[in-house]
Amino acid sequence: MSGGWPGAGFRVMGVVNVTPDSFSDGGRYLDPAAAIARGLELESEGAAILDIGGESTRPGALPVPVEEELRRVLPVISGLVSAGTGAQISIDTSKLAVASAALAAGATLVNDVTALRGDPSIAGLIAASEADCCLMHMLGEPRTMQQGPRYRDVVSEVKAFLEERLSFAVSEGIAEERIMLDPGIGFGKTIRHNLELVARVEELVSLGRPVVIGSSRKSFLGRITGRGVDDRVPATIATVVLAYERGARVFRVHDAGPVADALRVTAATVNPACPLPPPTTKPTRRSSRT
Ligand code: HH2
Repeated sequence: MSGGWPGAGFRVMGVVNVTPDSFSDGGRYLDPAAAIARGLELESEGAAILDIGGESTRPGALPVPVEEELRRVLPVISGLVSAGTGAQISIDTSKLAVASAALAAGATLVNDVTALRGDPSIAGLIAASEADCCLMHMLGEPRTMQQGPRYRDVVSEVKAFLEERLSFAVSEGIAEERIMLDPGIGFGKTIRHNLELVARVEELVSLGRPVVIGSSRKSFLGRITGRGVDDRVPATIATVVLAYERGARVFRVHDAGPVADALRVTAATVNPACPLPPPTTKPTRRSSRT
């Protein structure tokens, strides 16, 4: 099942970081074979999109040279294509050369955390390739973004930013229906800012494009629960369920299986028109209550 079932109206975007230093899975998938296997595993758990990244954007992260980023991500994208993945492949980059090579290798979505500000010519590439894109809000840049972020009203400022970036993308020839918007949870935001963005996500949904939420395992969840990075799945699910209920539809996560389960039940509950999957023919070990 790919990210739900037809009509459920959400997509799970599984994260594969081919980096030594990502905050959650850094170093685990530097070997291309391990990254490809992880992508296929996320897909089997319910990810409809696989987001492949070769540069960490965690607070304080240093930039990676283009050759190194290409060396990390290209074998993984090619390997996933050769393995016949049914998931959409997304490249998490802000660099034109990396986006271009990734699209040529089989990616069809560019996830740019700078929302086309890092390298504005990436917009023309996305338009010409008829690829999808995700535009994300970030205050400042990764090296400094968590140094005292301030907003008058975080939701309205993020909304105005995304609206402006959406107009820019469309003016560069990217079809509006190919664009997703992301408030950038954790990118130049305090705990309170992150919580407010989830609580008021419907204000971003009103821009008319699918809203992506990338809260997975992030440090604000650790600060609230006291849990380490590998023990933040329940906390992640709380944000995902609340954001879905308020209209977000794409969820960038490290734990596709549990998140997809939570979304299936949430979608079926809040949207009675959501088609339920056919009854299973597999006998369960113990009969369960319905
Ligand atoms: N978060 C991260 C990276 N890319 N892209 C989008 N659209 N939204 C996000 O919230 C987002 C993103 C950071 O998470 P991760 O990739 O797990 O860590 P790192 O940047 O350390 O590699």
